[in-house]
Amino acid sequence: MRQPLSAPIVTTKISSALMLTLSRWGSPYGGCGTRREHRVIRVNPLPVVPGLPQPGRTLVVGVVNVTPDSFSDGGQWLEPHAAIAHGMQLLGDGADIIDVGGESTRPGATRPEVAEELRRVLPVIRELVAAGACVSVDTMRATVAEQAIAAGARLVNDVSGGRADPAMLRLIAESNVAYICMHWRGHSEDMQSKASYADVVSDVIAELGTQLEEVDRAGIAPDKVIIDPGFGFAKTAEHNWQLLDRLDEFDVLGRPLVVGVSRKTFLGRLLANPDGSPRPAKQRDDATTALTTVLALQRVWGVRVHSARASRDAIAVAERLLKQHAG
Ligand code: PMM
Repeated sequence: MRQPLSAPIVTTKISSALMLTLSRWGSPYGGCGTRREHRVIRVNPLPVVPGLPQPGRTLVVGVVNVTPDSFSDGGQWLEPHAAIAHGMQLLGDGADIIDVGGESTRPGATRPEVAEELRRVLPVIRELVAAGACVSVDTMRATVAEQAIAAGARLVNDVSGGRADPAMLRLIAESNVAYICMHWRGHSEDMQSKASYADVVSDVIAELGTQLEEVDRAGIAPDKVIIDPGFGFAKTAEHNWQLLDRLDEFDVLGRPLVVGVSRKTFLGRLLANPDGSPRPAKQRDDATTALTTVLALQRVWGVRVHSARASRDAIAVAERLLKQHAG
């Protein structure tokens, strides 16, 4: 969203390499200000989602993939005890929310049976909730969401934004839990064939806006809904970079924003070896942390990451700089 010309603007020099424009104006929903001028820092109040942690900084959502085939850690946490231990490790490293998923959404992935998805996620959710964690369930299925909520999940992360299962939005409305509504064009098996846009930022905002209309129609409390542009979901690397460059435009939707770029393929391509082969997923954490810094300076509501500590450190640095700037 473009800022009105009257918005107060301060320009400052952060490093010799990087001239940043700072603004003291903006919506409380994250993003980074006017497209051409306000890129990296914006001193905004952080959006708050009732029922979820409110640490007064960008939240860290730690990923626990209880799957055999996720792109960066498939198979590593498939057994419940390994997944629970990993969730505890993420908590110890400073994650605010643990996002437990039993279905891989990597491009080309095939879906598990519902019973298998339940078998994967429920014991992990129960244990992490018992340990005091704020747990999210990463699922597109209302049945799985319902049982996860009964097991104590406080957030449903639906990468289909209500499009994969017609029963999902009604369930969320009735359960009154928080909900991540992600931009989505179709299931993973063929989603990359749908990565075609006139202008990716405007098109994703328009389509997410339509998804949000359905969310509202279902009766879900607006303050419980977090949006996600869906990095890598029916998006090429170039699309992801354009979305990152113009995240501020999502302010028009008036919702908190969560960003899931951790270890994704576009970072592997950016950091490709001299022979052109992409950097392996587990060696993309430093680049992920660099993006967390940028996103925390924009005060997005949350980042969804595989490794929590580095992102927490990056957010601490960003918050200190923001405090300094605010005086
Ligand atoms: N990405 C993955 C899975 N779930 N959820 C949200 N809200 N946003 C994302 O970008 C997202 C997601 C991709 O797989 P991963 O779990 O291995 O990162």
